[in-house]
Amino acid sequence: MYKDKKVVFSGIQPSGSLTIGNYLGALKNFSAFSEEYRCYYCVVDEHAITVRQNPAELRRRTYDTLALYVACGLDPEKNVLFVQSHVSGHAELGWILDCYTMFGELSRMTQFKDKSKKNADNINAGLFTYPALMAADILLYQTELVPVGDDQKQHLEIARDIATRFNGIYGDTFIVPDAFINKTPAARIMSLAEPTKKMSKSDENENATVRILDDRDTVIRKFKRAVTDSESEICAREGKDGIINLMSIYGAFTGKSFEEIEREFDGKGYGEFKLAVGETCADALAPVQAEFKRLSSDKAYLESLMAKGAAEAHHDSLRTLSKVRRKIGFTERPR
Ligand code: AQP
Repeated sequence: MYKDKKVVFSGIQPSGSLTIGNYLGALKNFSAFSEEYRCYYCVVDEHAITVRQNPAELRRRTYDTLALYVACGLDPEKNVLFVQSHVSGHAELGWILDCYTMFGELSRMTQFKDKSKKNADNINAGLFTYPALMAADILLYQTELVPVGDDQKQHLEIARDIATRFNGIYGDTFIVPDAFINKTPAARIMSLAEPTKKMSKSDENENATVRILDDRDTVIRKFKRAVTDSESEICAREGKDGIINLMSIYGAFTGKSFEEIEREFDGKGYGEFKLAVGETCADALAPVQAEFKRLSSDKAYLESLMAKGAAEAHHDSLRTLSKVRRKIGFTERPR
């Protein structure tokens, strides 16, 4: 707890150029918490290396992700914006929590299973213990609420289990966090190429994703190519995964319900609907892109934000870390 404010924590991996899935499922919702909560928003580069990254690209994307945080409305004066590897407490608590996380529970994680399939030549230990590091990210700041997309539900559950287990052994140490997943279909945006699969920034098929930084023509082109079905009716009926996904995206950008969208496009074809979704999405992304362009050209400013965020996060992390060290029996660190 910081000055009587409850804590919010969330992070995004700089493992690719961010998609509208990351935006609608997570990033867009972050700023709503800034007044009421002490908010930590982290660029989780340590998580990103669980999959092999090109070093120069990882570095650039780390700057870009931080710039996008600000461009999406996160005020650095009201939120702690920082890079995970700049605060050593994440890796330190991550290791400790590895020792309180069970092989069996990690084996059940669907993200591990999915990513192992995708990266069969690099099923490393970090990929397996990813959820323990994620639990450390969250528990380090005594977080109450974690705004994430629907795909992170299972990781949040394990973070809760780890916190509860640790508290059970040593007495109250961590706040047991709750996931904050928005109740709309935007909590899980699907791939435009395979609408039964979630949209992911690391997808190699460029037609599967719409990226926050895609230019207008690209956004519209990708929606035009989106996989749908052989019918012609725009409605949220079972089996129409592609159309439901487009309706979810359109609804998230316009605030319209499925019923309203069905009425609006009654009797109209898929071509017209896809164009409307593309234009609406491009219009919504334009101001974010303009602000991103301004910020990303000022590396010195981004580095000043990194320094400020790291100092604040490091300072705030020490309380939990020293409590944990004491409880598990580590000797006091020489000063
Ligand atoms: N398709 C999605 N719909 C809604 N929310 C999503 N999120 C990710 N994809 C969607 C949310 O974005 C936040 C950041 O995710 P992350 O970078 O930590 O990892 P991820 O969930 O694995 O995201 P990606 O885009 O799929 O990355 P890669 O391809 O590197 O694995 C989270 O809150 C997530 O729920």
